[in-house]
Amino acid sequence: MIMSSKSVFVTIVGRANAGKSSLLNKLVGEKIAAVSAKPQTTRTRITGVLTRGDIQYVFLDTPGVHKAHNKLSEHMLKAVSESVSEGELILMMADCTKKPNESERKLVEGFSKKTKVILAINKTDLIKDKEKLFEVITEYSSLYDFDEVVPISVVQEDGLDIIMELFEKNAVEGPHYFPDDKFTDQPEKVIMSEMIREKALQNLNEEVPHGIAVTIERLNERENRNGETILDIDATIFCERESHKGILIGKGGSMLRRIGSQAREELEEFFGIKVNLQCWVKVKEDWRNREGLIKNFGLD
Ligand SMILES: Nc1nc2c(ncn2[C@@H]2O[C@H](COP(=O)(O)OP(=O)(O)OP(=O)(O)O)[C@@H](O)[C@H]2O)c(=O)[nH]1
Ligand SMILES: [Mg+2]
Repeated sequence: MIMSSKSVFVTIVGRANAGKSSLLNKLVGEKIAAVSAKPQTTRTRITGVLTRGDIQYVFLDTPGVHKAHNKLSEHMLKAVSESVSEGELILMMADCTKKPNESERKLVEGFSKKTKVILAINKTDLIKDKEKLFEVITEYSSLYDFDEVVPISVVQEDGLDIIMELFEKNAVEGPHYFPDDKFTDQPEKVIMSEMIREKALQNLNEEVPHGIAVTIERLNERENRNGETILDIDATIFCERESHKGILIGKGGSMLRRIGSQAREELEEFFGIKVNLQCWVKVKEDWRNREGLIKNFGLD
């Protein structure tokens, strides 16, 4: 008997903060993308993989569309437009508490007529008045002729079965592009640095967290005296200004400790190993406008 094998690639796009990375994590069932309440959390394209039965779903999470305000922004937006032009099936995510904006208008202009586009209107848990939801659906429908429009709530896992069914319908015969037990193509070091950056985003305000980049300098596995395996991780957190460095470190080092311990907990859970995390802070003046540094941080 020949087993059938199918796959489907879904490119997830939309405004910043719509919940794209939250959806990716939920569908894959693993926390692979950083999530925060601040816009422009995602900086590069992140691949998430889910293999269910004979179907492999490959989800491509992208940075949220916004008005570019530095060179890093330009790279992020380029990642989106490239993903859109390559994508066969697009899931555009909107936030039902917001009206369509200029960046979203531009985004839909880039859709090719031969690409299927599903619109998921997220955060329905925040809307009590269903009339309002209907208004938002109408506004988005006048923006583009979507193939399907599905109201969802990622946090309440509402409507996710509906979009999964739509993805399934678009799966085509072909090989699985990733091993069936793999759920991301992100290297371990990138997952680690993103976990640390996410905690910085969640704990800091205004410009400081947006100007942060994290690199992993050293990884070392060892056994401690009690025979436990420990993973030593040395990370450098870069920020853009001397004043940001002070805020990032906090009074007596309190902020850096908080970020470090939250990141450590998550790292231990994800990698299933005891972690000893050491974070250092360095300044790279205005790095988001410097091509060489953007490249060094793997963000080009
Ligand atoms: N109330 C509510 N909040 C949600 C829902 N889905 C996501 N969020 C929240 O929305 C915020 C943004 O989520 P992300 O997943 O980081 O959004 P994103 O679209 O990836 O954002 P960018 O990477 O900046 O483009 C987070 O605070 C999430 O917890 C939802 O269904 N309901
Ligand atoms: Mg994101």
